[in-house]
Amino acid sequence: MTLRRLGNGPLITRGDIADLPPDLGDVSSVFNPGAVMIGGKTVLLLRVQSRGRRTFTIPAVSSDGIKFTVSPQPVFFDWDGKQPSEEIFHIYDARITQIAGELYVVTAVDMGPGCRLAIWQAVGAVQDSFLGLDKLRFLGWSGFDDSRNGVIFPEQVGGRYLMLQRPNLTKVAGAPPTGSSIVLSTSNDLLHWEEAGTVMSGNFHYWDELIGSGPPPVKTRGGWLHIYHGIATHFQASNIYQAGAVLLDLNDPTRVLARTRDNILEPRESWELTGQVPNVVFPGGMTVSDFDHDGFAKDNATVRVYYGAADTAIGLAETTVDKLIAELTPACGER
Ligand code: BMA
Repeated sequence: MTLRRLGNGPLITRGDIADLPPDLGDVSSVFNPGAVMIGGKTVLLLRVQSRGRRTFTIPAVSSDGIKFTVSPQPVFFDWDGKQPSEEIFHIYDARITQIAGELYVVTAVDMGPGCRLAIWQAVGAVQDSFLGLDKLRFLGWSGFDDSRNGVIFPEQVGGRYLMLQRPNLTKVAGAPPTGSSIVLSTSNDLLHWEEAGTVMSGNFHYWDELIGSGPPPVKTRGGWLHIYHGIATHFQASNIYQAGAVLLDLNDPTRVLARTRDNILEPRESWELTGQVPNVVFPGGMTVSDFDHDGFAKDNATVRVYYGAADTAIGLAETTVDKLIAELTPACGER
């Protein structure tokens, strides 16, 4: 397996989150981070859960991508006068994308009628401590009434912004709706999104029955390299969340060029196997060390994947672009 865990345990645990009375004290968990690396600085947006099971998003910054300083203040979500009338329960699982010097974030928003995807823009400057990600201004919704795992591409294709998302169309007993297909949406302005087609679907009976995007895709010479999570649901005791990778056509990302047949990361360490939700690795952040001048990731660039472990802690695994692509099997229809 190409993805190797760094260190001997989780990268970030609840002990790294400072108390912030009265909302946060001795928090329960920190997981599912979004990540971005700009000018050698890596910023994560951490999903933090209080003992009241309320959700906060907290920035963390690092100069080496490994040792993080966690902000004492949660991200401030500015609805910019567009707050929905429904009650909001949780804003979570941030994914971060840089496009032409601006930083955008997609989060899930749990509301009474379902979960919607919100698109936000960093308000602060990229020179600020947390790259300006500590205050996010609401731009709009993703176009589906119930959807999760939204990721925006780092550049426009054919003059349009692109986003992958996973509409929640599958009902599972005792759980919120989920889904087995990732779709592509496009937009002129990042505010209004239209569906452009299905990109990929789950494989029933195998590791990736239900699927959802992980971190935003990265441009490589061979195509858009994208890590996603797959859920095996056919085990009686619990679902297993794993990670896989896919390569999408550069000009038409609804075309899958290759996909990992097996997972590339699965829960194996004790802190991935046990926790708030057992058997979960959930990738949300990916950084790539080197890009060519024309924006393609270098073949030998280091890829770091930041992932939630058992909805309790954060792990870090590493590989290189070429090794990851070597794990992909050319697309040849269903297995
Ligand atoms: C998914 C999402 C994630 C979570 C995962 C495992 O459906 O809700 O936020 O990490 O389940 O519980």
